[in-house]
Amino acid sequence: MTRSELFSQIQQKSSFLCVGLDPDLEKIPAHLLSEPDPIFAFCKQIIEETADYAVAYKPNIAFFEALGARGWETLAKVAEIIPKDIFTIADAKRGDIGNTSKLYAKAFFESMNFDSITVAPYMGKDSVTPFLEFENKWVILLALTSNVGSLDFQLIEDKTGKPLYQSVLEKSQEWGSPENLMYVVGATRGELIGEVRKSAPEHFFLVPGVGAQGGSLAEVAKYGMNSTCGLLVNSSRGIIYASGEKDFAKAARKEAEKLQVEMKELLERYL
Ligand code: NUP
Repeated sequence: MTRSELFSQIQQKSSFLCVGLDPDLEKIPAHLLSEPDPIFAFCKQIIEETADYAVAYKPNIAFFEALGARGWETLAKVAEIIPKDIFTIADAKRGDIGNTSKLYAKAFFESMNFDSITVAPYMGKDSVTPFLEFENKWVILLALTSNVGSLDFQLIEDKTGKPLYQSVLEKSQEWGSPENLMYVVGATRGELIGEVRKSAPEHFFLVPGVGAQGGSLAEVAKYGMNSTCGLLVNSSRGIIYASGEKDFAKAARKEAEKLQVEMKELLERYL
């Protein structure tokens, strides 16, 4: 999917919501456990009920990998039922020597046809560029993550006072463009999102951390929105586990709708 296709979807739906698919057998409603593939049944109903409000879906690969070979089959089935006009993100946080990254890229872009994959920048240029060689596919590079541990490395300053995440932003813009490179910026980072925006004015940001991790959607929009929105805001647990009962998909729909209504107002305010 191209950047302009993504932006037109955002405008059409008045939404920049990414629904995170983090399905856990211990958390999904008990009645689904008798299904032949409980995780697929869960994701299918979540997708059906939230598709009106979502411009992206982000399966987190760990939740599928944890189930072994069967989990990979489920992931492939889930990727196939996501409506074709909706952006898909494989949250896999890959990155290795070039030779290996190329195969990670094939796995997610060719075998499973995801639009994008999250990639860790730690191994540098040759670990990231193999993912950028696929037409209309995207790298979403970890820049400033939402977790507490982001303090350990990402905010360390060099001799000139520049934090490491800023070096990641600057360097990686030599490898990709706003047409094939996005950044992960955590919603829990408040006004620092504004600092990231200054260094990457055109790029889309994938912003996890609203909902269960407590980040504020209003702050994300205030500091992060650009003239083509530039934001995909993810919520996983806040949507998919809104109810643990038979009404879970309807409850997820309601949560997604709530976020979309707020996003519509924010788009009207800032765009
Ligand atoms: O910085 C990041 N923070 C984060 O939570 C980068 C991520 N990819 N994530 C992922 O987003 C996390 O692994 C999970 O899949 C999702 C957030 O889930 P939730 O807190 O909305 O339930």
